[in-house]
Amino acid sequence: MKRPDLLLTHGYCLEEDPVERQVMMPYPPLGLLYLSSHLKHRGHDVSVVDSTFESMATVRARIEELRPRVVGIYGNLLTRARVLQLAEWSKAAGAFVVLGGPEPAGHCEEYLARGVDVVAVGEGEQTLDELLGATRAGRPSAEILAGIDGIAYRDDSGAVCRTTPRQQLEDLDAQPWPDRRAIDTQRYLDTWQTHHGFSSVSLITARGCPFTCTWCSHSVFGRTHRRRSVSDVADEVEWIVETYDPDRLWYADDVFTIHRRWTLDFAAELSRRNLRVPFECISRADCLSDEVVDALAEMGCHRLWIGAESGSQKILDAMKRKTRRDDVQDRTRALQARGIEVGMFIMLGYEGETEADLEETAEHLKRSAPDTFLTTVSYPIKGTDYYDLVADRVGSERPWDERTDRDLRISGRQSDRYYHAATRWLVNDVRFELARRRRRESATPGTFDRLREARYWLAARAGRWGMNRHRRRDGRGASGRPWSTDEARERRSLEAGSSARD
Ligand code: B12
Ligand code: SF4
Repeated sequence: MKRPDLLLTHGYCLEEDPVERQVMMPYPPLGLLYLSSHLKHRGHDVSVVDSTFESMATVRARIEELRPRVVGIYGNLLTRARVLQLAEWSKAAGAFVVLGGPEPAGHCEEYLARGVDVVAVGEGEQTLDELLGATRAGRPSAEILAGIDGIAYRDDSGAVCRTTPRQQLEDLDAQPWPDRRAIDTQRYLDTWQTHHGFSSVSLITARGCPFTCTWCSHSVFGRTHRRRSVSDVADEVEWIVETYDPDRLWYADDVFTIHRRWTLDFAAELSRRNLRVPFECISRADCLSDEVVDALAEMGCHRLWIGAESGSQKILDAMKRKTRRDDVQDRTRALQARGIEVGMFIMLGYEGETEADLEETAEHLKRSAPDTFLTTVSYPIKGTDYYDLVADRVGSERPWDERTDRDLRISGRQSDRYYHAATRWLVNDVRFELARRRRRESATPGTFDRLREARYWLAARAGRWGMNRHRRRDGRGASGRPWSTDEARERRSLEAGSSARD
């Protein structure tokens, strides 16, 4: 069997991830598929081994069977342990190992110390192209690596060296579309169909977000924003529809409607081509003028997610979110009035948040009345402003190899148990109020509605009770003091039994 130049893989693996298995909303690794199509176009022999539906043992067997010259692995903050495993197996199979994606760039020293040959920082298309050239005659020398932009590697003395940042691709239209045929794309559609009753395909229309939210990772695209042309995206949508006939699309952009004119032109182009596929996307309240909302409705937007994050303007400002709470409420109404469901992301536990702020968040949700909302307890991602803000108070008892940024604990903050209870209270308090409102508006309220309300009410009370029980007694906020023995003990027990999502 011919040895491929490059094998691309990743550590997202449903079999190993009970939380993702429960959610069951997998999408293909678009970054790797973009790399695959670019590199094939440049004449390289590329295999993609998609770990999503495989066991890690199968991925290992594929690496050992194919014995690629280079293995490229995508890493995000939740997949570190598996990325390290993949790197170890790839090294043992004689490959030159390159990591990329949003996570490795913030941890170059650690990954390189564990035998990885190169960490790519930023976009990977040109970097991998050059690395494939450089590895053709065997392991490249430090001098050769020094001439490749956008990488970190170790020189002969073991010192970590970083090269000049990689220039970003100027013309996204010049890039081939993601290599969806390199993987079993149909399996993703079938999984969505089985678990959610409809099939879905993802695509992106732009790269990068210029906004400044302090907790958001910008390690790949920086704060730039580059768009594909309306016609190139419409062509891709048309191809996706012809090839896969999905029930829905997901525009996986950071902020789908960030460019008003583009959104309006895109809606017009889809309409001209008679393409109307229901879709989901993410946006911001300040990027949703009435005409944009109309355009979304016309295009078939089924659900739009807004990063509402908090109902406290003080916290939104501290996050540098640059959004007005009142605009979120107003835009939610505008979207719903046009038949578009609204989902919201809510973050608890941001630096400086008090219980009064949490109350404001609950009120905000009740006023906004989104169709659904998801909560997260804030976690500092390395490389973000939020991480820098709390860096001197961040700790974890787990070794680096085994933990993720989600396992980091911030000394002086309320405990995990407190946030677990606060989430329970917030979610059920809001559900209770919204259910009660719906019942009162209903002409024929049933016993079942009352029972559901009672269940929400009880769960909200239980959450409140938990908050009171686990609230820090010293009355201090983030203080900078070191961990107390009690906190350390609590973290140990929580880390042994807590879920990855909170
Ligand atoms: C779609 C998406 C998802 C989807 C699908 C993921 C998938 N399979 O693609 C879902 C919903 C599953 C998801 C989940 C999560 N996500 Co997500 N997601 C995204 C999102 C919005 C788009 C990804 C994308 O397609 N990008 C476009 C492609 C072109 O970019 P790319 O993937 O980065 O690839 C480029 C480079 O990174 C590089 N590259 C990539 N791989 C490799 C490999 C090699 C060898 C090389 C050299 C280069 C290279 O080259 C590529 C092309 O230029 C990004 C934000 C973003 N804009 O990227 C967040 C993002 C990746 N997600 C993030 C997070 C935090 C998560 C979650 C942890 C959130 C959670 N609630 O739990 C989970 C993790 C799930 C898990 N267990 O792994 C963070 C990651 C931060 C970090 N430091 O790791 C991001 C960056 C959002 C953010 N701004 O904070 N996510
Ligand atoms: S959270 Fe959204 S709007 Fe804010 S910087 Fe990140 S991608 Fe941009």
